[in-house]
Amino acid sequence: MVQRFNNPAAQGFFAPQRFEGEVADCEVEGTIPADMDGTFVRVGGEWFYPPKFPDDAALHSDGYVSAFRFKSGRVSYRGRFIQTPRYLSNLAPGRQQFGYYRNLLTNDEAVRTMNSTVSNTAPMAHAGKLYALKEDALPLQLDPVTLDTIGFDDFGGRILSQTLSAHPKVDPLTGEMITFGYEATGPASDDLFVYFIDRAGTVTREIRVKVPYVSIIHDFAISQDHIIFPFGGYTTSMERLAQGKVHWGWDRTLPSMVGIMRRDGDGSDLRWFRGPERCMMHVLNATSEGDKVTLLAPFYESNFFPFFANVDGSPWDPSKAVCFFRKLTFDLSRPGDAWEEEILFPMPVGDLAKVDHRFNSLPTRYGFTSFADPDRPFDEARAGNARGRITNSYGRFDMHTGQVDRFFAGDTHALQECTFVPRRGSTSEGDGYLIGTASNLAEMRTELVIVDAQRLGEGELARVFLPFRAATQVHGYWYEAEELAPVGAARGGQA
Ligand code: V55
Ligand code: FE
Repeated sequence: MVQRFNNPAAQGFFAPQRFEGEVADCEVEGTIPADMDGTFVRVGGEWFYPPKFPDDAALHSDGYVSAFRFKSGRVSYRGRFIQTPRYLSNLAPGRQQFGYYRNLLTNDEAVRTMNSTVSNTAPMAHAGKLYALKEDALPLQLDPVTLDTIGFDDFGGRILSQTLSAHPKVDPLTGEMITFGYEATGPASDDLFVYFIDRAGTVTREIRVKVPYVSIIHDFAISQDHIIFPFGGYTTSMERLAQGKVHWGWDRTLPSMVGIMRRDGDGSDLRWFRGPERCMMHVLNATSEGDKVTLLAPFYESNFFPFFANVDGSPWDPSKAVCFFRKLTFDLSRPGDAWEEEILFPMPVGDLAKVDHRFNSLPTRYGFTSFADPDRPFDEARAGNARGRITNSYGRFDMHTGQVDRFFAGDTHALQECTFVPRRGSTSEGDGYLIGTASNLAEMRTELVIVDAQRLGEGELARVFLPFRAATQVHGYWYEAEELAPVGAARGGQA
């Protein structure tokens, strides 16, 4: 018996369905571009069993993977729970044995030492293999066709960190992946391990450094010369975990931090810059010009997550959970630990922003992200009282001209993160499609929109309809058909 789910944090459209399914040939309106040949993989979460503690972090829901497969103008869908050790071990008792987000001490005795990851954050495809990622554990390999879970991958024993980020970066010029694990030697440890993985999937280098205080390092950036680690505000300690709390608390007295080190160094040149209170989660891109490093990122003013409480006991302040595209510049030729910061667009944006990844680490002009456009209508009678909270639009933010090209998804729709799909054969930045799922709050089902990334204002090229609510994603990426090899196929040295 499953306890009736009754958690205010996941209701209505977002109430768990505990449903896995497949649609062989989805309903489509409009025309799917014929050159889209690949898979849109989404990773997110849904509570299979309700949380042990009703105020647990939403980021602790069970991992769920879904794939929209595009071929010859047609689209299929498959969605599965990720078979983590937590998911599997909960099935026998039929309830949630795992406690607060990233606090093993609050698990039931029977599972206290078990790997408790939910693998619910992002997909990664590298060297032909598909993974689900969460920053508290190693990558969990999935079968790219069936989406079955295969197992954790430590890359032949060469990843010695206990954790690996959900936001690895690939250098588009070499195909090399750079990634890192924080809390690398155990919960609340100040170890940060950086890894270089070549295009064939071999770990070629490890760098070990320390952080000035233990915090979420959720994302990072690479330029051609540097590796850049932004974080701040959230913190933890063994004392905090022993108190039985959720992993992170927000301490507004802590500085925001940006660590910068050379890609070709050994970590000894790592330099920490300090700034004002910020919640720095996701980045857009970074570039280096000699000693000048530029980081483009949508950062929040303060604590974004209500379930990671302020350590001073003050209530969460929604007016500060607001995010702007920012440009941070660092001059490595000068002493001191300050950066310069500029807000690039006056309007608040969603922080799940994307660049054309063919230009990752290189100068870029466009940032794509979803946002709430207050000038667009919302049909409260049909979609419920959600106005003001609805991410109803995608934008292409032009960093050269300041212009924003906008796509509006509909007056009963809430958009999730957008994903950039390059047009096959194209080489100019931003030439491709912007795709992503929209929650149709009136009809209680999920739709996938496909827009020309250079003509957002002209509306969608196509819309794919699912007959149910698909589990919501955290992050999704597009993988060309040739990037995902069937399990068992020969691989290595991909062209
Ligand atoms: C984030 C997401 C996570 C997490 C930590 O968006 C940070 C940031 C979905 O899981 O565990
Ligand atoms: Fe993320």
